[in-house]
Amino acid sequence: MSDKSSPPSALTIAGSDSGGAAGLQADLRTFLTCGVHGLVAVTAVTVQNTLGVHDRADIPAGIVAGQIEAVAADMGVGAAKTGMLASAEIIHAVAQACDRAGIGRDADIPFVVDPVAASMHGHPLFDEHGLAALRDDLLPRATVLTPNLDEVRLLTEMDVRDRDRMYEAAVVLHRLGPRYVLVKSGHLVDDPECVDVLFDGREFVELAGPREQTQHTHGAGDTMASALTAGLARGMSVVEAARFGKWFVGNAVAHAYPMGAKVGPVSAFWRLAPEEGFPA
Ligand code: PXL
Repeated sequence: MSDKSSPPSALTIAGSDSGGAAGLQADLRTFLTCGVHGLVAVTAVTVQNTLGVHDRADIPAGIVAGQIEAVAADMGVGAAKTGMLASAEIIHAVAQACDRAGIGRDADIPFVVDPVAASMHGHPLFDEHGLAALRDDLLPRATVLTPNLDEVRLLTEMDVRDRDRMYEAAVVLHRLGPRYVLVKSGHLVDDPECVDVLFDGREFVELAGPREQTQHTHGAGDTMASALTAGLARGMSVVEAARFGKWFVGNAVAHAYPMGAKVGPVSAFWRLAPEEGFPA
């Protein structure tokens, strides 16, 4: 063991994307480039490329819970987030493990719930039991809930097509229990700007950014939620961390690159320093 001081740490509870664009791969890459040590509870393994999710295997719920409790007991978790949760059974196990580990809106460790419902190809990443479990078990435990507009529709049945309706959706979602709701505007493709709405039950904060002209956006939602989580692990307030996440994902989308036949990944490479001093 060394006497070096430890970086902040953050836990992702998420699925693996074999294409390395989304899921826990995006989360760990984002944590690293935000200066945060990444801890992982794997929920599922997807067989995936840019053409789709071809197969998947869910991890037994007890193993998911075990991963959360093992790292929390020994290594310390500065903040935690969810991604793909795969099934109602896994969601129940995650909720209980988070209670035991002190993760959640009423506990010490902030909890970002990204309500990932489908892959970017439209393949469901959990079934209708998963949706109900997410609403009942995880939304009331969330420090921040980070839905995109498809996830808003699933959770509230509201069809959001403009900014005003995003505010209404944030109010409806806040009643389901999270301390903050961050409604993301990425899917409002006709809006020249990308203005996300953060709501704490009293005040709205707008997070504005340019709309990048790229078709390569795979992993954008995961990257936003994990940069926000990294910000919380570094001690930022929720409003600061949300601004940090918005800034981080804006750069990642601006540097997104083509790879494979369809939608390529957003990039964290912009955060890497040039290889100074490395012999050519
Ligand atoms: O972007 C959401 C997401 C999360 N987790 C996994 C995914 C995806 C989208 O494709 O594959 C494993």
